[in-house]
Amino acid sequence: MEDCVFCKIAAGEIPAEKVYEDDLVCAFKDLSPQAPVHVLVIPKAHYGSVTDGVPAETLKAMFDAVAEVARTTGVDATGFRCIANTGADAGQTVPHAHIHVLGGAPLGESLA
Ligand code: DGP
Repeated sequence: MEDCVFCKIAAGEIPAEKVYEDDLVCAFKDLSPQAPVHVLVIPKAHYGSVTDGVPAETLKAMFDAVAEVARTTGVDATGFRCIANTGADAGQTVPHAHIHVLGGAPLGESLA
């Protein structure tokens, strides 16, 4: 989608520190990390949020990527949080489906 920052990251048109990529999804470090590990997992195709008709195969690929990111960053050993802000009241600022993966320290009640 034109003018979508996450579509541009997925396409390699703007830089991001990618930590995982396959045919359906990619994962990259958040620009404003809220924890020592803060990675965003996105579908390469554009959907406005995780509830905006993302196909089951892509949702599975997103959660498989979450597990892979947790493993490669080491937070699978200590615990981590997944957050999918959806809509205005949740504070979603980028209207492209994404899952935050946060960990690397006790998170308390922070909601990235
Ligand atoms: P949310 O509030 O759930 O929509 O979070 C969007 C996140 O995206 C926010 O934590 C900051 C991050 N973000 C926004 N623009 C960029 C960007 O250009 N690059 C990267 N790496 N992260 C971005």
